[in-house]
Amino acid sequence: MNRYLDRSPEVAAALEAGRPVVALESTIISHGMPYPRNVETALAVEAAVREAGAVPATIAVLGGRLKAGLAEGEIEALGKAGLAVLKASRRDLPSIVARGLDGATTVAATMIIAELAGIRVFATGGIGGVHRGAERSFDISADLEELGRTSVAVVCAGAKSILDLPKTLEYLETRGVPVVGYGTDEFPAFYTSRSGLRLEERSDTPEDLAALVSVKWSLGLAGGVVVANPIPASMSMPEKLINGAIDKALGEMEAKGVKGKEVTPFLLAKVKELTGGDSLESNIALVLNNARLAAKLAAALAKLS
Ligand code: PSU
Ligand code: MN
Repeated sequence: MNRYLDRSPEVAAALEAGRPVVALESTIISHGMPYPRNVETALAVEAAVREAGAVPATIAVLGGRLKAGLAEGEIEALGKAGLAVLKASRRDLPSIVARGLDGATTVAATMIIAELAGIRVFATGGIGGVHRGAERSFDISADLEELGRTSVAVVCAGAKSILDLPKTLEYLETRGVPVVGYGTDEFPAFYTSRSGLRLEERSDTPEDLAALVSVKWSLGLAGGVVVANPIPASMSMPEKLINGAIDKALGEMEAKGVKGKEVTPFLLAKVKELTGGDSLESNIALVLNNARLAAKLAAALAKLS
């Protein structure tokens, strides 16, 4: 094991016995949702993973230690601290560890720590991507680079249209990352199941997904797989409403000159504010839905090996 990594006893025991484990990120807790719903959601997601027969491993950096598997009190503390916790992506890990600080891990950093811990499946809400206007700002999430190099399957509800979704898919293709629609031929747009963007790959069962993921790695093709799991129809948002809120949020971002790692948290909070909290309910529902699918995928992968 890496000298900076701690696996919780439960996570370590499951991995050693070859039982299914699902990694969960922590930026979604501190920067993605308001307190106390963030903590409630994080705990409900862990419960959903357990109900579906896998062990949850929420990932963060605490006191400079890379943690795979958090205690309830640690999740509560991250949620309460909110934006005061450092947002930790690949670039930020060295300084946070060297200085013994706390960090909430993005998709990229969670993938890194999951791989170090021996966890192959990860559930989240949405991945970062190529931002709108990236041809001017060069703002491309480190999540996409990570998917190109770190071997973890990421179950998400696609990506939010705060991003440029066609460019995000192009970037993933360039980096050799399969994007598999789960029960769909279309890339889901997080709050809605449709984006109008067709995918090359589709899978309808956890076993079929597991086969693709396992063959990728057996071929020696390092890197992630995006499992794009559409939001359940009953929880999806009216397209006009959500797109209106996103456009407004982007306008405010531009006006305020928000840049760098603040961009994504700013947009997430604005969209939530503009939709009066409805988007938060959709967000919670889709994360739970992804957690259940990730648990099934982890179980199917465990059976294969
Ligand atoms: N998109 C969401 N919810 C989130 C995030 C993105 O819908 O919580 C978070 C994730 O942790 C993701 C990160 O990895 O934002 C991406 O940040 P950036 O764009 O700065 O790479
Ligand atoms: Mn960025």
